[in-house]
Amino acid sequence: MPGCIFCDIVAGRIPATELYRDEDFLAFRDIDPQAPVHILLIPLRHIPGLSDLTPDDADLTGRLILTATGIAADQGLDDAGYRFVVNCGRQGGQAVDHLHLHILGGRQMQWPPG
Ligand code: DGP
Repeated sequence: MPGCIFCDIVAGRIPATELYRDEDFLAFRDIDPQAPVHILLIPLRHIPGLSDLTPDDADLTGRLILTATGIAADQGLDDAGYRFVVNCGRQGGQAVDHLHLHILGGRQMQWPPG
């Protein structure tokens, strides 16, 4: 999608610290980490956000979560715990309109989130 920074990262036009890539997903370090571990997992396909998912995306959505849990395990976060965040829309805190799941860990999380 022209103008999408995460599509540019997928295509290698913007550099990022990639941690994982397969035929459907890419994980890379967040440029502005909010925790010692802060990774973004995105579908390679441009899906603007959660509310754009359709029933046809059910398998992709399930594998997004399972891929994220695998990355969290690889990062050594299983014992201490971690948090996934998906912001949706401006009031939900979404700044980049390419679906992404934040994997946050390495510190005590707070509740409620800001
Ligand atoms: P959100 O607010 O949920 O849309 O989060 C967007 C995240 O994307 C935010 O934590 C910062 C991160 N981000 C924005 N631009 C870039 C970039 O060019 N490179 C990387 N690695 N992360 C970015």
